[in-house]
Amino acid sequence: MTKRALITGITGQDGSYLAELLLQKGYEVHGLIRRASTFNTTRIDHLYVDAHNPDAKLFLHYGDLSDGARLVTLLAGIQPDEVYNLAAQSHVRVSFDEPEHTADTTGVGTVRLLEALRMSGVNARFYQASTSEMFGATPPPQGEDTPFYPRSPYGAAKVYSYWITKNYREAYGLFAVNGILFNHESPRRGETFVTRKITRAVAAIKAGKQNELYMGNLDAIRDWGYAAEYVEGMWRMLQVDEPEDFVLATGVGYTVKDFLQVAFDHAGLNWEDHVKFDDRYLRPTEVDALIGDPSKARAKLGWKTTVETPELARIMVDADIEILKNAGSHWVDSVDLDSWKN
Ligand code: NDP
Ligand code: GDR
Repeated sequence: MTKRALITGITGQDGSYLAELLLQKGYEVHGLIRRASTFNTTRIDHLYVDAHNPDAKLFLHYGDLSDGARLVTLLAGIQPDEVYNLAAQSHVRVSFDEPEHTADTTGVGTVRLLEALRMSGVNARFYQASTSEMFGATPPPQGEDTPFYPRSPYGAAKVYSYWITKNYREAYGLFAVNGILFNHESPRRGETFVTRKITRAVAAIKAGKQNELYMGNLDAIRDWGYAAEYVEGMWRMLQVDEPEDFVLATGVGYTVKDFLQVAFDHAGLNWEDHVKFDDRYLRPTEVDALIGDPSKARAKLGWKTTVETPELARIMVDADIEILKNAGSHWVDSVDLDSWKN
């Protein structure tokens, strides 16, 4: 029997890698997409086969986590075996500008989806995209039993989603799990997250299209892994016998400054010649250090990372140099992005 999965957030970084993985595994994949005035499917266009084709395995449906009734009709129609809830307003800095919207999508959106599962009577396994941001101010190393202390509206909304997922597991016997994932990046990472902002800038500076890069706190420590490896961990969490929560991380921390150094060095540049400080990128409350303890995932899922942060930085620089070559006049410098995005 072909397994069927529904992915919310399929147009995002992780959604695109997860869709790829599940298609490779022979799944029929359904994705929730938001209607926008321009297409927002660039990360999954390479996977799409026209739905009239009998070989089509990827199906997209309009919907939104703010629309509970739509989630019920969608689940009832698709009847998935597995649901991956990856959709969220996922930018920490932006969550300070849009706290209510973030709560609605990143927090309440999860209970809408869980309720839709109950109301539609669909007995699917449920994955919730939880995050290391929930640990916030609690010092590293952080594991499954580390207390939460979120430091942003985003982190607070994700803590709600974590607990409501656990509650539905305990209250209704749903196979519902939290994957507590530390930062994971790739050439498909959104352009305003710090790693991609840096690697895009390196490509543009190398090509002589940009000279300065404005940044915020360079001392923050993060545990950056490669996104393509993390979606395998998500899938494994839904294949075990009992629903449990797992941390996915590399277990090693680097500062933003370290990342800058590796990325600029790789292109033969000196970061100190180009990086300038701009307080617009500071957060009202910062998360100083996140370094995960992935030992439970290694022991029970057989999951571990192979790409370490410096290699990841080099992969992303190479990819952005290539993307810039092919983009021509469509390339938007990070300086221009920065002036209105975070
Ligand atoms: P992205 O920001 O790249 O993708 C977010 C996705 O959510 C997009 O597909 C977006 O659609 C969709 N979305 C946003 N709002 C809504 C809404 N109201 N209704 C339906 N869909 C919506 O995130 P990532 O791929 O990086 O992350 C995936 C998930 O994992 C997120 O929940 C994130 O918070 C979480 N996470 C990410 C980590 C990371 O390091 N990447 C670490 C830990 C957790 P659109 O394309 O239309 O904007
Ligand atoms: P984060 O990722 O907040 O960890 O959330 P981000 O890349 O935005 O920031 C990482 C660290 O870099 C510092 N920083 C800057 N950040 C951005 N975006 N832009 C800058 O110019 C800049 N300068 C310094 C930040 O202050 C921060 O300390 C990501 C998201 O994917 C979440 O959805 C996810 O849950 C967590 O990772 C784990």
